[in-house]
Amino acid sequence: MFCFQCEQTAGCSGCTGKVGVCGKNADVAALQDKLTGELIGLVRATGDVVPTGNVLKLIIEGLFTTLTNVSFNEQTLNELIEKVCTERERLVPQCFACASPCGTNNEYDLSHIWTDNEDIRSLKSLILFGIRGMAAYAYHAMVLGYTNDEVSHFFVKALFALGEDWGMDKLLPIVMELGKVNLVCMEMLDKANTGTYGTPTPITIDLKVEKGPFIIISGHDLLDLKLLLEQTKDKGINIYTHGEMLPAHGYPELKKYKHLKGNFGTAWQNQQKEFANVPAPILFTTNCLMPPKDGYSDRVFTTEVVSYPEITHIGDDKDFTPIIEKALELGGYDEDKQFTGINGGTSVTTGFGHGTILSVADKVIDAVKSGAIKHFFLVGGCDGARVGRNYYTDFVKQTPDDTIILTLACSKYRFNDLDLGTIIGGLPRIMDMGQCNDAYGAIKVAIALAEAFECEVNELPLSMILSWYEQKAVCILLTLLHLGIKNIRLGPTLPAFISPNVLGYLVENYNIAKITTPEEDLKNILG
Ligand code: SF4
Ligand code: SF3
Repeated sequence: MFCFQCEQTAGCSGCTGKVGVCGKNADVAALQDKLTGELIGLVRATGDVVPTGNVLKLIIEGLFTTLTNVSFNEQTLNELIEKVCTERERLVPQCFACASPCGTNNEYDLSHIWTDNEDIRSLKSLILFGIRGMAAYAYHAMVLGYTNDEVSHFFVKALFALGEDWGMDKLLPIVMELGKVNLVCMEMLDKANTGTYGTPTPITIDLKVEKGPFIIISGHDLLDLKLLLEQTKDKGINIYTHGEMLPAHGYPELKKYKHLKGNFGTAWQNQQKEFANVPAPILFTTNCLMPPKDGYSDRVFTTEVVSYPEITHIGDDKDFTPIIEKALELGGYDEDKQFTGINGGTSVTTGFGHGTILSVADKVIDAVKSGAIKHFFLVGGCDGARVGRNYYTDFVKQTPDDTIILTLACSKYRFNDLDLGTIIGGLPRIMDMGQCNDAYGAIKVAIALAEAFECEVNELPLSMILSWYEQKAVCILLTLLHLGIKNIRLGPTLPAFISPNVLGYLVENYNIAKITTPEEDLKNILG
């Protein structure tokens, strides 16, 4: 196998051999490549159109399925490949009946990309991993009834480009366009989420789990949470969020459910330890699923594109009965149990989306002008297991009292239980803007501040200290570059798929840099 799409890739260069660091085996990796190759064949068959209906669904689902920590299941991958193949056969029946096939609409062999010249491989990887990330966001919007022609069309354009023998001159503009289109995609998801569940408002969440039956729900899919809340109300079962589901507590239409009690555990990479003895079932709605250990695998459930062999999957009928029965059977804790975050804090906050922050924009602007706020740090992104990620905790701890830390995505668990005090009018210094897709909100805030100060975003007292792990981070990074944002600090390591020449381009044009030490980076930023 060969896979180097995520940050924990073996030796910082690529997972090869029988099993990747994430637990994905070589057969699954080969099927994910095959599925991607089939999708390239599919868009060759559709031609340059805006995909709709089943074709759009297959593209989005197929790309999302190959994201890190989503599917480990050969059977479901084979089923999806079959569906894509059937759709292609429907679109170009003459190709399937042809006695001397020309290959125009064939599936593409991804090994061409992995063995190509390193710069072409790098640019095609940015495109492929970027659209895998964007597909996750498009998927969440799609289940809420939202699609966008520009986003849908770009999937076709990008997949098609992957199968072509193009040079850097044609691929680089597509990489940069991906950043632009992903902004549209994140905006669509923001509309879908706030339109469906209301505008998030700040909330403090106790890290206590109350006695009695409960269910833990992980991942990014708010619709699954909503459906689970509906099916469990009045059943004496409490619901606790996990990982990227934490920001759900801020949405009015979700927090109105009294049995949505709190949050369990920390970031995804701690799940095998944190789920080991928990007397409750766990539902994974998206990444990041780790291979469930024997001690708790009978308590793990998946839904949507998440899949693992022999783990019960909740299908499209969304009948959560098996999870509800499991919760009642396990019964939860006998008495309330207080948990803590990784720094020992007993509560966390969330709900500081762009709606909340921009509602106090006047105060914030005055505070910047008066010097009460010296600097904003956006410290966010994906978490992961690699040693060195404590950089982010230490960085946040060392920020001066007259600075604000905006955060989002699962890396916040490194510091979201810290009490760093408040600033102007009682706002906490650490403000959780939401999931990774809520990077859109951070961008909105940055643009609004730049307008208020009549300057460029790069001239604001704002620094971005980002951590990456999976492919959604790739499309978000490209969006920030599309907006011309410079001086981003990225870590804990740089992507293996960025070739020296492509890195040179990013450094020269965007001054992107790898994190160093908190002391050094803070000195350079504030100095
Ligand atoms: Fe390795 Fe990451 Fe690919 Fe898994 S997703 S095989 S850890 S590079
Ligand atoms: Fe985390 Fe997996 Fe990326 Fe949505 S849950 S940010 S890593």
